[in-house]
Amino acid sequence: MRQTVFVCMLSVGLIFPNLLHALPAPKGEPILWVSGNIAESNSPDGVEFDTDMIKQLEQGVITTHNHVEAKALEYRGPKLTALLDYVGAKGSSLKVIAWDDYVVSIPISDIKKYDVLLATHEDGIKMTIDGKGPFFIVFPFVDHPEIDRDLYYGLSVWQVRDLIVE
Ligand SMILES: Nc1nc2c(c(=O)[nH]1)N[C@H]1C(S)=C(S)[C@@H](COP(=O)(O)O)O[C@H]1N2
Ligand SMILES: [Mo]
Repeated sequence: MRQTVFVCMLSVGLIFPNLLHALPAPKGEPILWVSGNIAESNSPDGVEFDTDMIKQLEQGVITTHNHVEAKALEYRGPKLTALLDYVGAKGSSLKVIAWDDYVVSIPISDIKKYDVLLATHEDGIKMTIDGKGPFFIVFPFVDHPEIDRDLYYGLSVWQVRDLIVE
């Protein structure tokens, strides 16, 4: 009997590998797609997030100017490290793809060192796709003048759509 149950579970796993993954599927409209070298999934391609799932991740705040805004503004949203933990990321770099198809890779060591945000709000206002939303990669330029330069401006992607762990 026990053996039959085991063989059944094994074949379910082979035919429907995603049934064995623990993360819940989004209840609302997906707004962020995470794939690549990750241990978790809730869809055939990886982990899809809706607004509620994004809100449940540990949130952070960074008050900084950037290449777009000369004045320091308060950015809030999930910490990228919390998101990477949630999906079970195993790689060393994070490829970020925006809705305008801009693509760039951020070293995960930089994400940890600078506690980078996947910001959803700027000065308390939710960013939208016609601005820098729904997600804007935010580095703490004010606290770390050494990254206040073009290389990191180029990593400050707005209108983020996909994250691929590599
Ligand atoms: N979605 C998206 N984010 C982006 C870019 C882009 O083209 N699309 N360009 C990047 C680069 S290369 C730089 S230097 C800065 C440019 O910002 P600026 O044009 O406001 O100076 O944004 C970065 N973020
Ligand atoms: Mo750039």
